[in-house]
Amino acid sequence: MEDLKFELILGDITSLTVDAIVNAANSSLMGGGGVDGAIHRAAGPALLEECRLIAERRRRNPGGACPPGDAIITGAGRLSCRKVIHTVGPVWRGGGFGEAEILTSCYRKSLLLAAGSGLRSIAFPNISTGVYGYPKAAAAKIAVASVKNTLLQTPLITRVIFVCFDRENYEFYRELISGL
Ligand code: AR6
Repeated sequence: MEDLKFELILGDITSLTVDAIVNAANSSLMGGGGVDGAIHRAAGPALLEECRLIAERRRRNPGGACPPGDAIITGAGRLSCRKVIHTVGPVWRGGGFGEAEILTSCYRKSLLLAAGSGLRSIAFPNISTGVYGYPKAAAAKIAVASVKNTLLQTPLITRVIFVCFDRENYEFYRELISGL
């Protein structure tokens, strides 16, 4: 934990050379818009094929191939990272439908999967704050708190990068991280 470095970037997560980047996917795992679309475009068809096989294996799963709050890991196709961790955030429905717990679980399960695969560096997008409509300030607080708590159990992970695509998110994270 002492060696831990939180980093903050304003930019495109697909350009990063890290062990794992996290995708804000949907329960079908079959791609979509936003960061999911950008990751699949940059990775190429091998990533979608791997997701398709996982979805096929889990087709009887209640809640879809990857239910909200869960995460799965794949290769990274043409991306310069080693692995992609696909997690599914909550759709914001006002806050009374377990959204905070689901979002907490996304960050936690992604880190546990990375650690279980022997990975040391991981980059997160601002899960659920795009199409899924989670309020950005609240989502940033949950992201930082969940990562901080989970890292106590994952000593192998020494580098966590929060990647913001818009300045508003970036400013929320900057304030939270400078207070750590
Ligand atoms: N690099 C980093 N962050 C990005 C990038 C990028 N290249 N592109 C967008 N973002 P969203 P969600 C930011 O909508 O809200 C998809 O269709 C974006 O500005 O990608 O979890 C899935 O298939 C925002 O801050 O994901 C699902 O159906 C953040 O990534 C649904 O969207 C998340 O926005 C998931 O919605």
